[in-house]
Amino acid sequence: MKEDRFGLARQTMAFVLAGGRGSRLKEMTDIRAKPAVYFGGKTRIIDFALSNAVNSGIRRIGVATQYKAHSLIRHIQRGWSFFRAERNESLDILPASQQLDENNWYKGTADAVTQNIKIIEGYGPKYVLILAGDHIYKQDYSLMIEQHVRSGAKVTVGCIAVPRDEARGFGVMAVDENDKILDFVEKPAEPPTMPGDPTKSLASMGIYVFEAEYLYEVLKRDAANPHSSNDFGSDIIPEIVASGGAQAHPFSRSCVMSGLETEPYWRDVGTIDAYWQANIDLTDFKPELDIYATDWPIWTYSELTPPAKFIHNEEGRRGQAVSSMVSGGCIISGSTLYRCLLFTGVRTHSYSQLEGVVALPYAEVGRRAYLKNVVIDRGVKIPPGLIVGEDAKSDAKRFRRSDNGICLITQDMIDKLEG
Ligand code: ADQ
Ligand code: ADP
Repeated sequence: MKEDRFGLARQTMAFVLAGGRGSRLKEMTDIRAKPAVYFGGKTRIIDFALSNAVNSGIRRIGVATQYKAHSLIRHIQRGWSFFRAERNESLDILPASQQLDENNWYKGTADAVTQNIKIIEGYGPKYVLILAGDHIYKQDYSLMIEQHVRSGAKVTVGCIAVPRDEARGFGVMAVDENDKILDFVEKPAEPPTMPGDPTKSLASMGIYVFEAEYLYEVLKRDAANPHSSNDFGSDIIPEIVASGGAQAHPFSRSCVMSGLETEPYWRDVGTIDAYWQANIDLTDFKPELDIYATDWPIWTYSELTPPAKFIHNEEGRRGQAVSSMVSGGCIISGSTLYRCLLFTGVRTHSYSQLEGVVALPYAEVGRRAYLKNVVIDRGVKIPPGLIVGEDAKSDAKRFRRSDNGICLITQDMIDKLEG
């Protein structure tokens, strides 16, 4: 097989870790895992990692699921079923507890791979790319695989510069001028900073390339170690770094080389604030993340819907949306929207006013409601006249209000108001 980037991608299996709950998203992940959370109007979070893999030329994918996996599994079955065995393509959904008798649940992220070694081995990939299913970004992974093969590293870790304050939640590394990782600490209380910039730390994106045989060997050794938490960030990566075999792949460089983004865009939309912001940012005149580019499509399952419709009511009140994104099946009737992102099938009724609203599929906003800076969960019926975003105290009592004043509204919260 060819050893160019395309050939290397074809010899790689992507293993997507999609089991985490994402508890900081609060009620949004009560019924679905974080990778299944809606993002960007038509897609879900996991579609970004899966689309990146496919757009990079990878044709074998495994998705490890665990927490509240129903919504995620249904989404993948509906939207990602175009892999064909006869073309050497496969997408396997790998729920925890299916593989080993005595272990019913994946422990750390490494254990999620260990329990599926037999399945991966069965496909005979030369390389394994470990991905997280919960970040928003566009990346050509074939550049990372190519660097891995060229450098001869034991593992190659994707990395990005982040503000030091945020680095406490990541693995943080130090590298030399040849991208060799000299040091790696998982979630340090005092993150080391980058040379020449005391405000930034170099964070692991939680994505790794391994030669398959070496990965199996490392995982089996780790599984036999009773002191290990069986986690890539806490156990596997620090050990390989200590042995001198780890390389860093800077996301900023692959952005430039692939021409996908001018500024590296990578978001962990793990909190209500970050989630709201990343969605609303898409309504910017020139957003940092371009989901309209046709050269790197973000694939998904999408319902067939009629076009969005904007209408005035019998009194001539116009339905209009400015600086907003409105998905198929939405009807904007006699209401005014500014900087809003509406998913499929949302209805807004006359005299309602929405600003900074992220409305998940089939949410409905009653007449004369006024909503500012909110996330409305799927299918929630906002009663007529409800006012949110004017009075912080009252909002916090009734809804899930974030530090930055974003309110998450679920149907349970609405039912309590009415009950
Ligand atoms: P964390 O952010 O703590 O650190 P982690 O909880 O390990 O991430 O989850 C990584 C991915 O695996 C997520 O996509 C999650 O959904 C999934 N996941 C978690 N547990 C799983 C399990 N048992 N089975 C299947 N999937 C599971 C990691 C690294 C850091 C790095 C950050 C980048 O440890 O070094 O900086 O990711 O976000
Ligand atoms: P209001 O916003 O004043 O409360 P409605 O939302 O009840 O009004 O409906 C306004 C208009 O939306 C309807 O008269 C109709 O033109 C259109 N509409 C409602 N449902 C549908 C539908 N399923 N398909 C097409 N148009 C619809």
